[in-house]
Amino acid sequence: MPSDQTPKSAAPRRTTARAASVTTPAPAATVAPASSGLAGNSPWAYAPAPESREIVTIRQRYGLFIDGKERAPSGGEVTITYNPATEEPLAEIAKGTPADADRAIEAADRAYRKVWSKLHPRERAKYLYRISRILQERSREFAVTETMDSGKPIRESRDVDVPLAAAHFWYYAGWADKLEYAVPGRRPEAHGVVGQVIPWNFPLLMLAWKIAPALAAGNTVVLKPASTTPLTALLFADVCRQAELPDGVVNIVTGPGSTGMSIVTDPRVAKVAFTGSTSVGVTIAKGIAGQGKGLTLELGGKAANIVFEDAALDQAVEGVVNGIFFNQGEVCCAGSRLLVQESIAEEFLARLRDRMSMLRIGDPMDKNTDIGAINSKAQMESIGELVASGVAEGAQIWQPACDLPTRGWFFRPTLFTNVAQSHRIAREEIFGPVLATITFRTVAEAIEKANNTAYGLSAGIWTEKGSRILQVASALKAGVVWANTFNRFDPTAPFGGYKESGYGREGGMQGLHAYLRSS
Ligand code: TAP
Repeated sequence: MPSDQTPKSAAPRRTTARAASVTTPAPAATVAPASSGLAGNSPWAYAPAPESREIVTIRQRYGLFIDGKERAPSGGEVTITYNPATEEPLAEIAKGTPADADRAIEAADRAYRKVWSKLHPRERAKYLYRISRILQERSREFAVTETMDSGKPIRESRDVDVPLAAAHFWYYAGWADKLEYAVPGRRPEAHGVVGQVIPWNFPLLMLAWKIAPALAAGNTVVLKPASTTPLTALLFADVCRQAELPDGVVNIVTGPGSTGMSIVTDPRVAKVAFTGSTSVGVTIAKGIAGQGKGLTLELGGKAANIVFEDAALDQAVEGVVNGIFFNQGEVCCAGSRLLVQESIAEEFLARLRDRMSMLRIGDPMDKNTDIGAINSKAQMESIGELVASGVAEGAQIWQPACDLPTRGWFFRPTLFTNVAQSHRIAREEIFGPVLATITFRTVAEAIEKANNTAYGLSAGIWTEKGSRILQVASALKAGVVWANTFNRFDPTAPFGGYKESGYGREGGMQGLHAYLRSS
């Protein structure tokens, strides 16, 4: 659709209905009565503060970005990307085929051999700095596009996703001419062409986590974004053009999972990086087994957020809320299991319910919104199915009585208590705004329960005692452990998991190692 036809019905309509059918499989009695505090319809409710979408021009159709140019897909087919907050189509996206993947890899291979590997590392750094600056200059455009395409609140895309993406390019620009310090005593070498497949929960940020270290280490890239969130990757193609990055150094191929598989299994692709579900991670690992490629997998999680009785309770409540409701809980490292010490459980849960009643759910473009739209109808259904399983297995569900828009995919924030460790909601990644509470009595029991998961990506500890933080953190089988905070990210810090959460690290010097082979 032409830019002047960009959907205009911006703000999702709201309803006071207590329960939308998919969002609330639980009996109506589990929904709390409306709070008299700052929530919902009280006289203290915030006035709407919508971000303007004028800055963004969404085109009717987008092609593939191959060899520095926009190209039509070889099969001539397109898919549609939707605004999850309104269910309206945003644009037609090229459905890349294996033949398109082949063309992109050829371009990346040529760019690696003829241009990128021949550049002085200092020159490569300049491109990365330039990309970082352009991302900062165009940050509002990126934030609005990301929010329209993914459903995440504008406050988060504006204050977290885009600044962190720019920071990643800035940080890795600094490494480009200092690679020998990352692998002391050895000679750092790039792999060549790297194949990268990213998910829909942090579309631009995951692109930055993948592309910035790859380019800094001297590789060229073929990247496939998720089908439901391709727009910021395609806007990034424009940034590459603006930065005058040599043709073929970055190639972006939109398309289905099978096209992603063609990229990662191609023999010319020497290193693969994937972020997404554990099942697809396993398929990719099997698909490239025996080919000698480097592989990093950043997969799912089921993090424990552990609250001890001596914790500062109000701060811990904030941390738990941030841990599970940030980005609608569609976060691999989300604190989706609350482990709370039995002696404070009742009081803590009462404060948590109060706080949850204040959360504002609705139009992601409103600067006051805390919880935006779920990324897709399929994800809504998957969350609904798991929540229904929690009720069926005997856990107790509670949801605040907040208004939900009548259109769009919105899920009410959900708290489960009386959860057994065997329940599916305690074991499986829900990837939605759903928190499962389990109590414990002793430190040893907390550690045992926290580690009782197939995953091992992240964890949180809330206590006033420094010695307890050290004791528990060193016993937790999780790649990242936050103490008295949660969901803090920094380009200089490595991130990654144990067990079914994958292997390899992204971020920091460790994240650079994955893109280098050293002799
Ligand atoms: P995935 O299927 O894992 O999608 C992630 C990326 O992999 C997308 O770009 C996807 O493309 C691509 N892909 C799918 N099948 C592929 C294959 N066989 N070979 C190569 N690439 C392939 O995740 P999803 O279906 O969007 O979500 C399912 C569940 O995964 C969620 O409910 C959540 O639990 C989990 N998930 C976890 C994460 C993180 S960060 N840990 C992120 C997303 C989802 P298409 O988009 O075209 O399918």
